[in-house]
Amino acid sequence: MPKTLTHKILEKNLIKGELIPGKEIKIKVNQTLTQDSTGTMVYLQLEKMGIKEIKTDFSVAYIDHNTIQSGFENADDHEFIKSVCKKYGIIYSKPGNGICHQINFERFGKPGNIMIGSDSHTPTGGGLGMIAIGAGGLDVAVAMATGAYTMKMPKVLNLELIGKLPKNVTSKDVILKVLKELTVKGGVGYIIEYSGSGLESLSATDRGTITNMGAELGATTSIFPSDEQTKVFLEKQGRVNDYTPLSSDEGAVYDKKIIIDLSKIEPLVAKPHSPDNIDTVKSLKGLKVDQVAIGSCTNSSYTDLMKVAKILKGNSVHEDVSLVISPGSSNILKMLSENGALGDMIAAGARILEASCGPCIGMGQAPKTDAVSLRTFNRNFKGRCGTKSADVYLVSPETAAISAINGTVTSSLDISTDLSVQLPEKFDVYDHYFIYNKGSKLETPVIMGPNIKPFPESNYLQGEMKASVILKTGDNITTDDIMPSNAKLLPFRSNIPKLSNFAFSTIVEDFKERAEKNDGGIVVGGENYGQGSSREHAALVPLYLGVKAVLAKSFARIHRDNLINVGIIPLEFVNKADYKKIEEMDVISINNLKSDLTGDLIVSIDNKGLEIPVSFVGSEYDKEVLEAGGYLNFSVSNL
Ligand code: MIC
Ligand code: SF4
Repeated sequence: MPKTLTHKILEKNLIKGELIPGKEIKIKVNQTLTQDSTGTMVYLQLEKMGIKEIKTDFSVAYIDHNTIQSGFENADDHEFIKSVCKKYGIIYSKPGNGICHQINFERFGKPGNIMIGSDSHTPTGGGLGMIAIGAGGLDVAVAMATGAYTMKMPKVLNLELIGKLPKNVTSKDVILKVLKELTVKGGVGYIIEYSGSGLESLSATDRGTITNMGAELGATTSIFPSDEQTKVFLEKQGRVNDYTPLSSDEGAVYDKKIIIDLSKIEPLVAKPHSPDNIDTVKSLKGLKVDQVAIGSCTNSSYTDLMKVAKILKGNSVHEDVSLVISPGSSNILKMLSENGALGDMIAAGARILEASCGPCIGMGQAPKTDAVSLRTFNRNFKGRCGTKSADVYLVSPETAAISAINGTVTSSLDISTDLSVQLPEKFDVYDHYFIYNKGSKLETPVIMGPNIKPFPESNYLQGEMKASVILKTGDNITTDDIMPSNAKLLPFRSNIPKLSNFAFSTIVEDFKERAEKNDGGIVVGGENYGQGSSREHAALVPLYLGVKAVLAKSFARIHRDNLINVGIIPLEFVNKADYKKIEEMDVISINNLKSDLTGDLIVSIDNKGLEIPVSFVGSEYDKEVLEAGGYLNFSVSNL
């Protein structure tokens, strides 16, 4: 029977289970990726497992998020990660080397490999034909310790691209178009497999932009075939030996199919405050712009930045605009500095930042009050940029650069400069930002600064639960709402007690107080609860504050896993209309939790004398995890 590319790769790496949608599968993991803002938790958890060596082909720890060192905390976290890397033979990528997903693409991405990463944009690697999945930190620690990852087999959605993009329309516009069609929850439960004649004209890094923002669709991951474009990229990176041609079989059957004609796409923008709030760039023509930020794991490749340099060359950034550019990797920055492109950017008045996530995660460059900020990034949730009153619009680098010159939103179609970019014969590959630790050195001391606090102990599954609803939220609540991140809060990623003061602060000021007064409690959510990042802090902080369960209309995949991993029970309304029956401060009880968890569960709303059916969004395996008191306890006893 003809197979999809997804099935081929998973089948080859299947350790346990069957590739039937919804069934639990255990797969071999070739590589893992961590970054510093999730990495401290990953390595604290790995330490607790007491392993002797990692079981992946190799694992890499990147330092790219917490790069502003306004106190000792971030530098201490980096030192901690560095010491653990030495202890277990993990490759360490120093700050300044660039963004994890961009570097992984350049240096380690390998067609057919399976990678698990503690960052939701890990699927960027799918642009090179690998299955690259974002997961919570603990899942990544377990993947390192065991060389395996357990998940529910997703369905496979085929996105067939036909035609060719019009001039100056970009791969960013393609993924914004997909977001318009599918919305931020349209990819939940799917792996998205791209195919079609339209692929020929999309370079490897164009594809990386598309797979990167598959995270915004809620998809498990996205994947392109490995073909001539993949080969060209790997060859130029000096890694042609990593190339294998890979594609689905002719006639492979998918669970769902969508066809998009590239020739019909025009420049698009995601308006505040959601990546699926899509409109045409021309509809915003003339809107005054205060800040333009170019970079992030979505749009910071060599080609993207060369195009930006071409647009800026000989021009001047508008007097009312602050233009910031953060290159994706040190290699790219070095090449731009050598070929004159960096000079063109600087001469135009751009502010050049270190190769890192930077403004994308609010690590500096928060815009002014009420600003309009045009960004080439992937998320525009309210407040994520560091300024609650700012409006962030997501666009392509081309639209961003021309708008920076004009001072108003301007379509990339209005650019007259020739934007064709010749890739260099060979990318400049050098290793001085890497520490290639080889093999375990278990005697290495692990260095823990004073800000690094132990993580909270997970809950054990109880027979019954009685708790108050301390918060009721709407749909599409993000992990940036549950546990906001910015330059002020990121230094406390290894200090859960401190972070707990800011839980849900984009929604209510007093979540911590509510939790303390009510001995924890229950959170009620709408659709797609916990979308966005992979940060397990959005589960660890509620755990620390005593939250016992989250009852929602539906969950985002990684957050659901993170809740189970820490021992918080994710429950779904059987009848979504029942969401309306619950209000804040209702008292809820559930009996027979232990016996009925994977069967029928009834929630009583005690103060209203009502009963509603709910279901546990997990498997028998997840139930075992909850009974063991969370995934760390479970994995330690199953190592
Ligand atoms: C993000 O883009 O939201 C982050 C910051 O990269 C997160 C990880 C984190 O919160 O540390 C992600 O995407 O998983
Ligand atoms: Fe970094 Fe932004 Fe990418 Fe997250 S989305 S990894 S913060 S560049």
